[in-house]
Amino acid sequence: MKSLYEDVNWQVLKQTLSNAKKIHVIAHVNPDSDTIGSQLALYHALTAQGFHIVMHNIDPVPRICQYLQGSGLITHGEDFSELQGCDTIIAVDAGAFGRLGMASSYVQGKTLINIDHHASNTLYGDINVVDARYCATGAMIYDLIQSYDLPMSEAMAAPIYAAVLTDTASFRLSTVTADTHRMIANLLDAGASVETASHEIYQNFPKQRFDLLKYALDSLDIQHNGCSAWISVRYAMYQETNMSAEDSEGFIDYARSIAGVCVAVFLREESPEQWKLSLRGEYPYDVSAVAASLGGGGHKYAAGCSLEGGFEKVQNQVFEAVGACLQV
Ligand SMILES: [Mn+2]
Repeated sequence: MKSLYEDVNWQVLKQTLSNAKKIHVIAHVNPDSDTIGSQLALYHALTAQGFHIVMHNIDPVPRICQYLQGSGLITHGEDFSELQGCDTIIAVDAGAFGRLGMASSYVQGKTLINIDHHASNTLYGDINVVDARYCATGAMIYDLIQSYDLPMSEAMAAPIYAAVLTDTASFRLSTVTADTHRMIANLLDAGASVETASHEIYQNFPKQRFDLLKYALDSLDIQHNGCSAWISVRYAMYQETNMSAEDSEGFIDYARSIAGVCVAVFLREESPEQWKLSLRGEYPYDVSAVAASLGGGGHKYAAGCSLEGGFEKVQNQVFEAVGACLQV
């Protein structure tokens, strides 16, 4: 199999790993399929190489990733007893150290390896393999597996497929290339199932998600002469429908899919007056700059940040920042 980007230097990382005794692979908070898929593919690949790996995250594995082999081995929360004796940490798909949700004291005295595809990555690791050409961090793990010359097993292929499927919005983003599809062909040859992934990720939602979606669509608002579309979900709506952040994954795509809209905005109140902003942009509108101006980061056309305060205040703040971006 051919790797996606042959010029990526995996040597320093592999050299460091060869001395590791126990490795903690960690996904980012509020995990998505890319971070969990990368974590699991890495787990299966490195375990096959004889490494001692533990997987632990702050937040639980989302429902859509629970079909992946090994997901039951991922522990979460504030009990770190599994992590005793780890000398090496590999963070996957986390653009900044804060995205891991771990105290900085935890990494002290350990080697921190950062594997990520966010252009805004702050290079917080001792070793950083960061490359924004990749459509997903999962695709980076694919290349790491190639560089180890490991045969691709189904247990590695399925999580990489899930990571790429979701991070490319089902192969709809401009990050998708002919090589992406050649990689997908290899993943299917290795046993990744399109049918299982489609079912688990896109056809297995709880009914309450649609109660939440009704609220979200009800909030839809078009601004900036039709160039921006806004959707918000308040904390009380999550409570009423008994849904959480992962259940509103993808809501922003409704805003993005409206004709004439160049910037889509999703404001989600994760706890009272604590907001998560997601932004999607379209060429040439660089929403990572909008997110950066509000203290966040991400990709050029998909970015976000955290904000604090009442709805009006937060909305006005974002409105100004998006307006500045649309001046281009
Ligand atoms: Mn990603």
